[in-house]
Amino acid sequence: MQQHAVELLGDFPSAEASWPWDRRAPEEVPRPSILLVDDDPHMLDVQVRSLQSMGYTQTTTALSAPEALLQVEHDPNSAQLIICDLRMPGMDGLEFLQLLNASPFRGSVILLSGESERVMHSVQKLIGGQQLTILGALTKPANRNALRALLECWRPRASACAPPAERQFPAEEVRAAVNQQQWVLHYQPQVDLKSGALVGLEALVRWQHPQLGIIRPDQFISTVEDQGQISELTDWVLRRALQDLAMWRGSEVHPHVAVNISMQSLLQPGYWRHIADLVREAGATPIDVVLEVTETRLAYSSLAPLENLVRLRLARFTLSIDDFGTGHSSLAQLRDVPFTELKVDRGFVHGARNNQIIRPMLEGSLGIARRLGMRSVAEGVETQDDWELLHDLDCDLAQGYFIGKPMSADQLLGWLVTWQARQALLVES
Ligand code: G
Ligand code: G
Ligand code: MN
Repeated sequence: MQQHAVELLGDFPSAEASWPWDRRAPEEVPRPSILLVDDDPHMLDVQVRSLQSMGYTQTTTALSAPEALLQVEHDPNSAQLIICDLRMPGMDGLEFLQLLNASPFRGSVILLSGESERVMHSVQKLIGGQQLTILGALTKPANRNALRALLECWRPRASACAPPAERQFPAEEVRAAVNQQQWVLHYQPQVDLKSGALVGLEALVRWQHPQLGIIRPDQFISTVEDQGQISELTDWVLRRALQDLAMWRGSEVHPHVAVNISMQSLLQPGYWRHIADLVREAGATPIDVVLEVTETRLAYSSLAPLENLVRLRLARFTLSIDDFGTGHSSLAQLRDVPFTELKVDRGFVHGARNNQIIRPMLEGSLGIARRLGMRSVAEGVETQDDWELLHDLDCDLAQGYFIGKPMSADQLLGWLVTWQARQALLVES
């Protein structure tokens, strides 16, 4: 009965690379050569026949992990995809995958096991993001459609996007960027799940690097914070976002802007007044602005952040707890800070419909938001399935690639036209 695909933990590159997310025609689906590893010969037999009936005819089998390793070490290209069991006598599946990670094999893996989904989830966490690409995990016996769906996610290595290097730029270079304001703002739409209407835009900063082009914030924000310059950056972001907002006000759209506020800034006593002044000087009001807060690094060693947040709330800013469910964005924060919006981290959103681990966490988070009278926002909405689940769960707002990627201000109008056409279909169905 338990035949659910456990979704991949990481982001699948093609989801970001293409839109719309149409299923490809069957003849276009590339078919890998497959190595099946299972200690049960009968199971291997069943799997081989099942794969053949789906058009996957290049299969080999191994009755133990060491046998499979021998094959792969002998010829790393003999299989492009390995489907493996976890519980095997002698060497278990986890050890096998660890050794595979260290071997020349650079292909993909699907877990197929009688273990609980939570065990498989943890194994993916341990193994994924290294040399191997884990396409997903299935509980035995595999549901044909679920297996087919995972197999269709397979892409030859050459076209898979390498994960971006986690580099931080040298402090000097980042300091110069702050001083010269080498920034551009991208905006990602947030839409109402009931009506599809555009409600908000999250402002996401990028560094316009003079030589390297557009750089994403994960490669410089923490350096800016370390240098004590994050408030300068936030000032720029807020001013620019409010300028753009004033411009759009001329048209028929009236979104709010959501801006990410660093805990570094909130540690400064009186920071709330600085924000309030800045918004007033821009001719805007607090209800135009959502302040997204993630506590990334600091515990509340001082009362200043809490005081700033309370004052901002008293001034009628919307306070959003960002990345809820991860790190320090926790129940304790929710208890102590008067947040008015809860933004569920994308790790609990994409793929939740068929994932028995994260779905209860998504439902629980939305239930908490509702009972506390907070607006709920789901980030990382990547597919129609994600959208429909959130709609059925009465989540308020959705943000993610399914709706629109972060884009420059001048792309927004074009996006809106396309969205309005899709919106009509989505809301009808
Ligand atoms: O846009 P992605 O676009 O890569 O953004 C990654 C993360 O960078 C976001 O989750 C957000 O937390 C952070 N970020 C983006 N813009 C800003 C900003 O203006 N200030 C701060 N403090 N963080 C930002
Ligand atoms: O502030 P925050 O952590 O929410 O920043 C949003 C980040 O998430 C940005 O880096 C943005 O590019 C990224 N992002 C936006 N939509 C999606 C999505 O649907 N899926 C994934 N995986 N990332 C997304
Ligand atoms: Mn955010």
